[in-house]
Amino acid sequence: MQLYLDLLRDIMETGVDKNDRTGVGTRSVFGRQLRYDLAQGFPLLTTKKLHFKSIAYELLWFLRGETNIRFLRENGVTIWDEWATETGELGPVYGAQWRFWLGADGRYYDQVQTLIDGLKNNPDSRRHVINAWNVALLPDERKKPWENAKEGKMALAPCHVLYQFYVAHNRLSSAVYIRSNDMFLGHPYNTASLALFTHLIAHQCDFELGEIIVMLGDAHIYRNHFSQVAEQLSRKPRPLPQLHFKRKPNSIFDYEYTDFELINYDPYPAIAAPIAV
Ligand code: DHF
Ligand code: TMP
Repeated sequence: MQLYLDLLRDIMETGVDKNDRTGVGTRSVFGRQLRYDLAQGFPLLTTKKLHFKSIAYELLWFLRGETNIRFLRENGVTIWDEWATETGELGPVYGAQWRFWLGADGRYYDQVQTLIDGLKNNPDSRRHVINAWNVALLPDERKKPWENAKEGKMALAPCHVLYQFYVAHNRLSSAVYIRSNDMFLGHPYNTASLALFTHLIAHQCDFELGEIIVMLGDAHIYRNHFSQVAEQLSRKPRPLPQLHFKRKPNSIFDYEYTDFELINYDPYPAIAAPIAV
């Protein structure tokens, strides 16, 4: 997690100040990579308390192929509220593309099922990819997220665009490309989400754990997060928690929140920050 703190410092010291879609303004760098060995612990930030429940339910929601915030709200998760329509719709965001990508042939493609089958049957393949960047459904950046959702477009263009998986010595590694990353709020969630996804797939396919690699395009800190970032940088990372499974469901789609648990998570207190919509 020191890697993350080092990157925050680098952005504060060397980043470029720019305007952005939300009107808040950011300081950013372009093109960075962070990696974590999952055998060393679960990469959940310790220098502020993260709501692991939000991270876990968001991933389960993607895996269900859902794009309405109802399931999240039923489970006390509010992280997607600001972008949805009054009826909770977000348009064809991650879940829709992961599970129900509509092809030009009129058929739906389940990228997650294909991924699992591919990892089991042909682990050496170099094509273990999930892609959310469905060009026909991207939003109009000049419109509000919920306006786009009402028109059947994605509320937000995918931030974590492309996932890839790799097996060597029976260990599963993964990488994600994040084209735009809110380094104070979104990034710690994105890292933990990739780690959890990798754990679930390894559990289902009987792989050991390898590394996760997080690749960033526009890595930015919003102007109204500068004091929170300074507070983060004053804290020393603690040992990472571990993830344990309590049950092995029959498929990647049947996990419930109670099937795994995080142990030895001992973070510093949470740091509140406004989110740019
Ligand atoms: N927009 C922006 N500007 N930044 C984001 O990180 C972002 N992330 C989205 C959707 N749109 C976004 C989806 N993921 C929070 C964290 C991740 C996330 C959305 C929101 C967030 O508000 N985190 C708070 C606590 C909220 C909670 O867990 O209940 C935090 O302090 O980490
Ligand atoms: P953009 O679409 O104009 O790039 O705005 C999206 C913002 O949300 C940007 O600050 C990145 C942030 N974000 C993350 O950092 N991680 C995420 O998982 C999501 C959905 C958004």
